[in-house]
Amino acid sequence: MDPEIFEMENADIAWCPGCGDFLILKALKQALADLELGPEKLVLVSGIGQAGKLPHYLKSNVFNGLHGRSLSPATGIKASNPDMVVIDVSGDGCMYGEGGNHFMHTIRRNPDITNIVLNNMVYGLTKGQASPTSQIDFKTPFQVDGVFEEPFNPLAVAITLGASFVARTFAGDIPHMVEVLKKAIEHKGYSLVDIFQPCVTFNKVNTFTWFKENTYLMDDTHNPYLKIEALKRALEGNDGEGKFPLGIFYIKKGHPTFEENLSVYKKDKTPLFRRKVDKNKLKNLIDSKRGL
Ligand SMILES: Cc1ncc(C[n+]2csc(CCOP(=O)(O)OP(=O)(O)O)c2C)c(N)n1
Ligand code: SF4
Repeated sequence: MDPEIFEMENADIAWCPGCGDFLILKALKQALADLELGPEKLVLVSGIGQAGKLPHYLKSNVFNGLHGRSLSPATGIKASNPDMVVIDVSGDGCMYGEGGNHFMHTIRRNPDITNIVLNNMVYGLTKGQASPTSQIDFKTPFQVDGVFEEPFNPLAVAITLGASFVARTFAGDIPHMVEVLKKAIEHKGYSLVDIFQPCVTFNKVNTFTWFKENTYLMDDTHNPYLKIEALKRALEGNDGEGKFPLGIFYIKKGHPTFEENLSVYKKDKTPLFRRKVDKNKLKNLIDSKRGL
């Protein structure tokens, strides 16, 4: 399939020239085209932020939710229509800050959705405050003495909570992004793909060059099926020592998804929205709860 199928004609793109988000958009379109997943098979869900705008620039079905709360509609959309491919796109502030609670509990539920987080280590849309992944000593007009809080480690948290697929890639490496995104989308269960994304306007520290110099690609010596090994890799780089690994950290096999666990799908796989409502049954149910 040609990635041009996702092209939004006349889209008024509000990102700054040179933003890493353009490359991520390109890689996502390529990954979807390679997997032959046309616009009609997809739902892209996002919150608020520069990252949250990405679905607006890709021709498909879109739900734009509240800041940090996109995983709830994404889970609901997948549960009511398990035949659709559901992809959530968020920023590091949106997902790990405002949406931190949703992030944790969605991992525990394991819906079959792909959670892509555009991690620029800053709040881009609101003009440069520190985010949960900002590094220690990162100075902003708001954190004038520099950040002193421990950076949030999304991969370590996801692995610890039993996320069934955990990966990290970098906006400056399109082939790697495409490869990782394809595997994440194909994976059955919750997949986290954290993508290092340079914000050329508000983060002058974690630039394209900085990410290149401070990351490395994991090779075949890393076995993604071993949880403790995955956790060790996820801890690298975060404490300011060593480089951040890129690649697939962790895969958990045979973990039932949220949808599979729902009793409505145990006998009948028909998506909920295609089923006829039995009004009598519904009325009896409501009546039975009256006066409780
Ligand atoms: C509940 C709530 N809190 C705060 C805001 C203001 N707000 C909008 S976008 C944003 C930060 C976005 O940062 P991030 O998610 O990292 O995305 P980026 O813009 O960097 O891609 C904030 C704090 C909001 N819209 N809603
Ligand atoms: S402010 Fe940063 S994240 Fe937002 S569009 Fe510009 S470069 Fe990209």
